[in-house]
Amino acid sequence: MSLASPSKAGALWKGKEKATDDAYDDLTPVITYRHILSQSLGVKDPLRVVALCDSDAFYAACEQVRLGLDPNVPMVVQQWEALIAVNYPARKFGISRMDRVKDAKKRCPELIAVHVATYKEGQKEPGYWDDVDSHTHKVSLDYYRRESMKIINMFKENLPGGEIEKASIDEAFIDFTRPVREKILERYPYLAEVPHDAPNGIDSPLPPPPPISWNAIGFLVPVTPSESAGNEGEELLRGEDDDSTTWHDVALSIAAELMDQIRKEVHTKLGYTTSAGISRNKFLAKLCASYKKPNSQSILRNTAIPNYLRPLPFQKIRFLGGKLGDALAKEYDVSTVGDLLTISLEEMQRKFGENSIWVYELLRGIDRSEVKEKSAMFKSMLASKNLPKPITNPSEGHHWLRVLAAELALRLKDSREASPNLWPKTIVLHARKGYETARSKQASFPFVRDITVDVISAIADKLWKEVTGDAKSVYVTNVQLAFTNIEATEAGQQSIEGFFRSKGSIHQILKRNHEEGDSTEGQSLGSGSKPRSKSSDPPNDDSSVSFVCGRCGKRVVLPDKGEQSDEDGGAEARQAGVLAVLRMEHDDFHFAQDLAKSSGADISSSKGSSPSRATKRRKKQVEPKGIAKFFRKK
Ligand code: DCP
Ligand code: MG
Repeated sequence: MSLASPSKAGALWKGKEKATDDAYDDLTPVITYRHILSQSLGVKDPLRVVALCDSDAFYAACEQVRLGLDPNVPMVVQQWEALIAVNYPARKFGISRMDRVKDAKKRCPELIAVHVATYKEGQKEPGYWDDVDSHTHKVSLDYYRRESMKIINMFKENLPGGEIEKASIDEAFIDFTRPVREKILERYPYLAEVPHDAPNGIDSPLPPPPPISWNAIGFLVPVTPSESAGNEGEELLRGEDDDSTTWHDVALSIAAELMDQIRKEVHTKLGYTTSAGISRNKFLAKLCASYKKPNSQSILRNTAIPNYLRPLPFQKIRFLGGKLGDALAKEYDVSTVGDLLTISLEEMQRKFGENSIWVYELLRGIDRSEVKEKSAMFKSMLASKNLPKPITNPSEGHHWLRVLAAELALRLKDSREASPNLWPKTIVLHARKGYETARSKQASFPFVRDITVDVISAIADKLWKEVTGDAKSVYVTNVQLAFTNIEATEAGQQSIEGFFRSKGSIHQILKRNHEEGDSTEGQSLGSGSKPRSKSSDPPNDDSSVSFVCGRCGKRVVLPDKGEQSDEDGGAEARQAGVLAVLRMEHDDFHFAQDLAKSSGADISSSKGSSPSRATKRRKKQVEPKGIAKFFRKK
């Protein structure tokens, strides 16, 4: 029986009639030749198919691969005394992330516990040490990040033309719509031509779909869950003799075949098992990815959506887990998705604002968000350490800054393997006391090819001095070092570098910068990008060596030509390149200030922006309205 049939839907669905009919109308869209032949229907495509693929017990699997361990051996990854990943054999002993290592070993004496890699001072690379201690070491997830990238790259290699969006360290959304459409046309070539006798031409419905064998391509989420509860074999076969098969089901089944091949490839070549959910949109794909784990995939057909969603406790849904979920539960005294379906859109919008249409739709399995590959390039990189023993003497800062610098150096090195020209234009230091607003200082990062631990920590030390000032004692519980505005410099890179090389070593740059004054205004350390400040300086109107900022009105001028090295010729190109960098740098300074204002972070300028000023600024911010207030940062 199909819930998709409107007449039957009313009988099974206990929500208000209007909501039910409206909500599920599109589960059985009429698919026409126009749909199969169109290339760009986007999120409205009735043949849309999206998958979410999640690695099983990911960090544990990474360690198992690294150490060449038998995947059937119970194993966990620990961070200090806590568990951060538990493999499936260990889960059979009832071990979960909630356990401490000691208790887990009581449950399973043969358990292998691997400590996550850590950075330790003096080491350029993270490692697996015997003497790990949260007081001196910092956790490193770099190895997991790299393995994660290998998996994503394998997805990409195996799915040319499919859109892939990395969703977390071990999850990715894959939009199969385009490759699936190609496969449908390849397998059923008669769909490529609109028949002469088609009643509505290209808008005529497609002929009935072929039968589908769901066997061996995944678990089908059952249309009527109670009938097959506890019987997996039955679920596997369900749908085969279902007369409600649609062209969307054909699309799902082809996506499932492709997903299955990719997952097998990842397993054979990289050693990782994964689980996937396949459905009509991102929300549903994510929801059904954990339907059966590990090493399996689940398919949620349109016809199975209503009964799958209805009994779910809505607060378990990702976006409805927080304040908004609490407010909905309190307002209506209900707990399941089905309960909330009785709330009309008008009622919801009256109580939760216009934008709550998004919640209304989510409860009905509608999600219009696109699968979009995020820029491969990171705009920022942050290394952070919560200090179990707070820093009280400013001199203790150096140890942690070196540790954080080592992490940033390694992450940048990794990223430069894919994009060799990456350059972090700004470096920011945040030091925090408890939950108070962080004290922050930033500086432009010098253009040097070898961004080593020494280079980074020398600048970080300088920022630390600016943050701590003359204080004899401090109280810092969290320290963070970040590269922001990371960009790939392309034009004129060689010449720009030649220019900076002529300015001397990082220590000379720092020293000179120190002599020149403050480094927190987004000026390049030693780049000479300092806006002219002395009114006695003659204005330089030559646009080949200066520009006027449209925002602050300052003229930013290249340093004297005499200072530039002309050893390799091409002075003009070099000059244009350097000016372009200065312009970007200056724009970024304004951008960072805007960001600081909007996020409430205290990124100070040299003119001094005390925490109290920052607080005042935040107080002036307008209170969010409607649904936004449920998503406010704490
Ligand atoms: N992770 C973590 N702390 C958490 C949740 C996750 O450190 N509270 C890390 C360890 C996990 C990885 O992120 O291995 C991926 O998270 P998942 O939620 O996908 O968990 P697993 O991959 O470990 O298990 P599953 O098989 O359930 O996906
Ligand atoms: Mg996982």
